[in-house]
Amino acid sequence: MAKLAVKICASLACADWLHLEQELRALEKAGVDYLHIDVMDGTFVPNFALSLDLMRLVHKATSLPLDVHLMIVQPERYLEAFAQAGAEIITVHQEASLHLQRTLSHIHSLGVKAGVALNPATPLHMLDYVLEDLDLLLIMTVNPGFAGQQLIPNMLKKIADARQLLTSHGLDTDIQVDGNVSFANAPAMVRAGATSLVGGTSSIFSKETNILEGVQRLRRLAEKALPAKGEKE
Ligand code: S6P
Ligand code: MG
Repeated sequence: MAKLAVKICASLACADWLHLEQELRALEKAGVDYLHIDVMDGTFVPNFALSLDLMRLVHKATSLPLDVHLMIVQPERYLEAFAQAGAEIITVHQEASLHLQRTLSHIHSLGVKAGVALNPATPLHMLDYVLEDLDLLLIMTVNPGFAGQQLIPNMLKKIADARQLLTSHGLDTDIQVDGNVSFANAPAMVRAGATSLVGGTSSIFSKETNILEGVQRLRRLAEKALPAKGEKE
């Protein structure tokens, strides 16, 4: 039976910024599928993270595709800018975008894939009428804003519910998980239905390992846990 593929996304906010170029080369060599760019505005989340300027530099320095996670209020204000800076996927938070369907159409009109992220407390049904507009559904497995947090256990059920919801609509949309995607947690996340893993301090950039080993280990664990297509959990 054919298997879905799992994508490995490296969270650039967790890289060693003093040696960013070497980190990029190591990520390329390790074969990550995406660089995950966390953008934080200090308002939607109580922290600041990567900027448009940094993203432009990174886009020039590597051909790895960029997956942009906007943790900012009114993300619709900056869609053109992030598309021009090289985004292949732009993910906005449902909680941050009042006219979400319009925002998703806008992202598509820029030739970019559109994702929606849900905070842990936000129910899946907020997306009932836009499921067909999504290229990616990001289930936050921690509250957004900081690396190095612990998985909220209930989120495993949310991933499984999200997969069931998509399947019931005849969709095989990628489910991305972000937050404590550790070597220990990744298999359960994939078994529940995740197909895109954001690796940060608890895997790819963990002190226990180097980038190459971290990516290879995460991929091996994910592929082993991947249910065959059509297989019932
Ligand atoms: C968190 C952000 C994430 C983190 C990543 C950190 O708000 O969206 O992308 O950078 O989750 O990973 P870890 O393994 O430290 O939890
Ligand atoms: Mg993120």
